[in-house]
Amino acid sequence: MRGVGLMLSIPRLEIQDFPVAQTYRQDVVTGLSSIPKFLQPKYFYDETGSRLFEAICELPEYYPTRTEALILQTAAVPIFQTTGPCELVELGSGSATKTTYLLDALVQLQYPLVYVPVDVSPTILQSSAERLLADYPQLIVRGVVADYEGVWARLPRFESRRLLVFLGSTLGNFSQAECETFLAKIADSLQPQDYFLLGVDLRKAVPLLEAAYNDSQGVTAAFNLNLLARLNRDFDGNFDLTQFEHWAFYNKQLHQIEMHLRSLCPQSVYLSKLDLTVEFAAGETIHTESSRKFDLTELGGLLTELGLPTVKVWQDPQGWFGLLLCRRT
Ligand code: SAH
Ligand code: AVI
Repeated sequence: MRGVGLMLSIPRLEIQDFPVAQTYRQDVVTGLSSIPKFLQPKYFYDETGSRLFEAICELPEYYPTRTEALILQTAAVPIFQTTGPCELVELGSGSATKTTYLLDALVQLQYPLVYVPVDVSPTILQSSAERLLADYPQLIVRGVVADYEGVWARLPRFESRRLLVFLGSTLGNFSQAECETFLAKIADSLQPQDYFLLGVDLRKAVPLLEAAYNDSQGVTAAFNLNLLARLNRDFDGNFDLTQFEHWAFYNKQLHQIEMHLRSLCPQSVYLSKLDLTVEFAAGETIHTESSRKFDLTELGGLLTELGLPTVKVWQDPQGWFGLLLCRRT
């Protein structure tokens, strides 16, 4: 007798949502009440901020995205020839445009396609997942909307081996100390024989770095100022965006681009839903982002100390950007 075929259909897309709203209120109060004032860069990425970041990636001055894409084109197949079949977990996945080089390699090698994007922005996660599902018929997406700093225990595992991916030099948004803590958490979250793929922007001539964050079309300025528009909307605030300017420069001591919003005059801002008044002196700034630039030898040493020794490193011909494949020991 012939068996009756049983077709089990599993949904190709699932998105788990771990809202970050609780900390958002407290983070804004803390940051705007501190001296000097600061806001965390994860708050850039509302719907408009995510769209503006995509526009930044297309700018002639913003070399990191296209340089990393160029490296990934060459590196993707060798990466999976090294790791073998594995699930792909990506932190701060954004539009996942560069991830397609990795997915293409999985298709070419006829490996399973399981993708777990993790991003704080629900809109970019949903739209990128839908686009990828349309382009890769065999793909399964298990997305997680969350702050990647606290997500470790909640990350589902589907394959015995994992490749954890952190691209775009987003690691550079952490200070040196935060970076060490974060990489230690990554090492802790991985099992022996898992892999970690890290894309980092490297130290280079200051004019190239400063141009990348001061583009001639003003898109980076709009991205930075959008943070104030977001606070106005979310907390019923009265920031006057014409009374602040974008300021970005390279801090040579700390090897980092710093982005600030600078008050053009003495002013007082009120955020009604926080019942918070914020006073600004003329020229006073809110530090909104640091983008650290790395030295491959230093970073490789740190990764080895943390139990993530580098298996292979790729760079573009100009040595502007580095891609490191590390193996959890
Ligand atoms: N990886 C992509 C996007 C980089 S932009 C690339 O290389 O082009 C940074 C991304 O990380 C954004 O999509 C943003 O929403 C997300 N992000 C920033 N801070 C985050 C955090 N703390 N937790 C989760 N996602 C975060
Ligand atoms: C996402 N992150 C690594 C970008 C960077 O270069 O620090 C964000 C960015 N900020 C201004 N331009 C791009």
